[in-house]
Amino acid sequence: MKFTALAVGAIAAQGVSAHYWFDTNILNGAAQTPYKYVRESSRQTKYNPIKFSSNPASDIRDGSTIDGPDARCNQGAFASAGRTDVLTVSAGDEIRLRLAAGSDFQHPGPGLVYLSRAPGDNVKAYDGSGDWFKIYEDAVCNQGADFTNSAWCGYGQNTLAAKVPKDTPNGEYLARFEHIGVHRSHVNQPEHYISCMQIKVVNGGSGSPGPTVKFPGAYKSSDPYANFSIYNGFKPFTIPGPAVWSGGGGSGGNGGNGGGNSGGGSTPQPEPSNPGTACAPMWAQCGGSGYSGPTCCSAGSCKASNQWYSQCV
Ligand SMILES: [Cu+2]
Repeated sequence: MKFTALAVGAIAAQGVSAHYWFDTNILNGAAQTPYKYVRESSRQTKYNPIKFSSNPASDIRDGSTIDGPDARCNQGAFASAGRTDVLTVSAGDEIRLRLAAGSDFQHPGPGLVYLSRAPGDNVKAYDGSGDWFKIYEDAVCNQGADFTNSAWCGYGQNTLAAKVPKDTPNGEYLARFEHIGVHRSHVNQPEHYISCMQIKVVNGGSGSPGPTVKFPGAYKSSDPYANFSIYNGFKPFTIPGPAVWSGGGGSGGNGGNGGGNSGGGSTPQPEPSNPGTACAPMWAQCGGSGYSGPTCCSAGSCKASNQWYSQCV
């Protein structure tokens, strides 16, 4: 039995490469010390995504769920708030986070940035339980490209950025950066990668940011994005969460490609979980105990993440 446990651990480690997390902010093009302004999560596997509590228990890593409080800034991040610095940012300027460990976004899906003002303008004491408004979102930048990967604005990039809207009132805020992998949304398992940075907005305006949402609560497993298929070509994608606050004009983007437009607004049609090909497509399941679909890959090769789940990567 000892050998079995070791083998499973070694195989699970191979699953790391496709996953990612934010740790560094970029300021005027220069990378700052990791976790200087970014709250560090306490998770054993920081690279793993956060999923819905309704997903298989084996896919819920470290107990974090997107319909629980870890949806705000990731598990244990509030405990690191006191040792995390607060970055002063002028309204209208960019905030940008980079992924840790040389990773890039190796999953198709949207990028999103939200702000939430800290009560008493003391962000180090703020748990993120208040109101959030969205300042940036992207999804599909190139409809003609491969819809399972490079069609998505963030795919292959290693940063996500947003401009703090000019009308944002002065004060201290949490800035929540999120990338969502939707390659398994067709089986209702979107993957959320989340980190927060602490900022102080100066030279701001007198806007009333909104619409607002709370985390948890903003996302539901019945949302279109959580039941979307990237397979069989382009289709309009509905980015989850509220509309982006106009706030005097805000935009951002992924590393190297500037702004990027968002995907269409119409409701996509959920598709059956089997994309209908003889072999499983990229990012689909191709093995694991209890699995009965195709075990070959039409793109990539089948790699085991654990005893229950193998994926075409
Ligand atoms: Cu993944």
